[in-house]
Amino acid sequence: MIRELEVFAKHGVLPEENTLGQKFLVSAELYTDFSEAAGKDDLNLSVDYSAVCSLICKFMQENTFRLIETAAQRLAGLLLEEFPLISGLVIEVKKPWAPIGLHVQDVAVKTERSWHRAYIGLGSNIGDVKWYLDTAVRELDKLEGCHVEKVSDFIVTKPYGNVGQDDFLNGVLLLRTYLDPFTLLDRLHDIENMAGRKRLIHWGPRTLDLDILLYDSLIIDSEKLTIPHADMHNRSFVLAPLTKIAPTVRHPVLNKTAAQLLREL
Ligand code: PH2
Ligand code: MG
Ligand code: MG
Repeated sequence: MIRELEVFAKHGVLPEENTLGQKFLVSAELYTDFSEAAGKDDLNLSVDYSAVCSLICKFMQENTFRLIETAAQRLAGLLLEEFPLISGLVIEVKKPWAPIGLHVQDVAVKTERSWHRAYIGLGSNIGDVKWYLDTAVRELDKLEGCHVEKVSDFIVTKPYGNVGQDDFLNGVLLLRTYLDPFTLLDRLHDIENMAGRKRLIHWGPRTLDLDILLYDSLIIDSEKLTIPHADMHNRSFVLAPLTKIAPTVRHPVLNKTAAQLLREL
């Protein structure tokens, strides 16, 4: 826990806030398993709060954002990337002198970010299918807050559902990410659009399908997004590659592992 680190910086919507600057108070609640560090009394096995404070100061002073929301969210991402031992955190950014012409103790925003594991299904059946899947893997790994940790072999599969189209190339990958599921979905759509609709071909159906299969053990049933993927348990082209990279990962609704679901299909 870092409480109210004082930094003079220039974030704000008003022009004078960007030139004169003002005081900011930054707090950080850091989640890390320090049992081994504590046992061995070794700082190298824990998160150095002095290094975290220095990076917070540097980040707050080297950037100028309009919103403290932006400052807090970007800072949270930076700390997760720079300190691998932090599994999650809550960042609060306060303005005790907010120039609003009224007396207020302070104004503040708080944001939570942590690392999650998402399994993504990849599919393509138009054009250079292997190139599309390879490119998708590379693009996913380049996304802010995303690291591709495992990729299955790609397999040729018969079309499922709407037959009478070409065979697919399918695969599954494990993504470590601090993006929330809805933001992640938007980024997947960006990559699909980039691959299928603008950069490569201007006609025809899409060349790349990226589906969120699982996101931790989260269950979401909304209009825009269903997690786990609603039909994954019926699809061998999903379960076979998933079982190759994560046989014991569990479907949180059916409460069965990937290997179990594949066996039962
Ligand atoms: N995707 C579909 C429908 N059918 N069949 C195979 N073999 N592979 C797919 O990726 C696939 C499908 C809709 O996303
Ligand atoms: Mg699909
Ligand atoms: Mg899809």
